[in-house]
Amino acid sequence: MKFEELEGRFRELESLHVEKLSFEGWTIARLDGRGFTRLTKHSLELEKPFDVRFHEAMKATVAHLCDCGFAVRLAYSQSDEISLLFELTERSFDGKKRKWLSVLAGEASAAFSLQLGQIGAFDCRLIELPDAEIVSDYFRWRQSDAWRNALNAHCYWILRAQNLSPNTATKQLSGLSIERKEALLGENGIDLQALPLWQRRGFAVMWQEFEKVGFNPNTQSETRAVRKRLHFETELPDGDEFGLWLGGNLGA
Ligand SMILES: Nc1nc2c(ncn2[C@@H]2O[C@H](COP(=O)(O)OP(=O)(O)O)[C@@H](O)[C@H]2O)c(=O)[nH]1
Ligand SMILES: [Mg+2]
Repeated sequence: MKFEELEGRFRELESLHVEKLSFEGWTIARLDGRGFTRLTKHSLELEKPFDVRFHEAMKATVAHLCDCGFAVRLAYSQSDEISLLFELTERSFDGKKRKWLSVLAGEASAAFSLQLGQIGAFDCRLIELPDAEIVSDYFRWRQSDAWRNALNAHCYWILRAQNLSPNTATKQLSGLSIERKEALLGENGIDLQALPLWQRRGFAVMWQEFEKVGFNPNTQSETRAVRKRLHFETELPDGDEFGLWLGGNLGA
């Protein structure tokens, strides 16, 4: 076969299953660390159950994702996951899902691995949502998962400190009610309400405009320009207040 024939044939085969973002609504990408239980418990020497170095690596990864070519309206992260809400007008790569998935997973994995000096890979999924209300519900759902993760993580390490094996600790934990888990923390002197907010509620990142004041030596006058910088919100409200906060930031 000639090159042109091969080219035509394989371009056709490659495009057989190209799926595109289907409608004009909101798009969210959720990236999740692959096998991070193993990475955080065995490969890295981390503070348990939460680690500031890991948290900083996640913050740097989110910042990189906000600035890697897609227009991100709002990012939210907790534990080893990152959700990106894109601007309504964002349709990079003609909306081809496989491009979004692979580029975002690749960018996240590269950024995170550079931060921690170990391979940390992320998977990625896309969620399409029709209106701002359900977008707000989505983020509230992820935030309630943050709280559950924090509760479980603290309980797990209390059980491990009592010399339970990883398997036994995990098994015991899965049989406990939320009330029992909270009681377990209390009995071991841990006040969930006193833990840093980023552990319980996650953190958000968004672009903020600010005015940069400069000086033009040619005209000997002050100059003012509007620039953008990333804002990290590490003291998020929760519940209905988080819903209100989201409404104010979605602007839709
Ligand atoms: N030590 C430590 N572990 C963390 C931290 N953040 C997340 N993890 C762990 O990362 C894992 C994420 O869970 P999940 O995505 O369900 O599991 P995976 O499929 O193994 O990635 C859990 O085991 C968390 O305890 C942290 O700050 N410190
Ligand atoms: Mg994971």
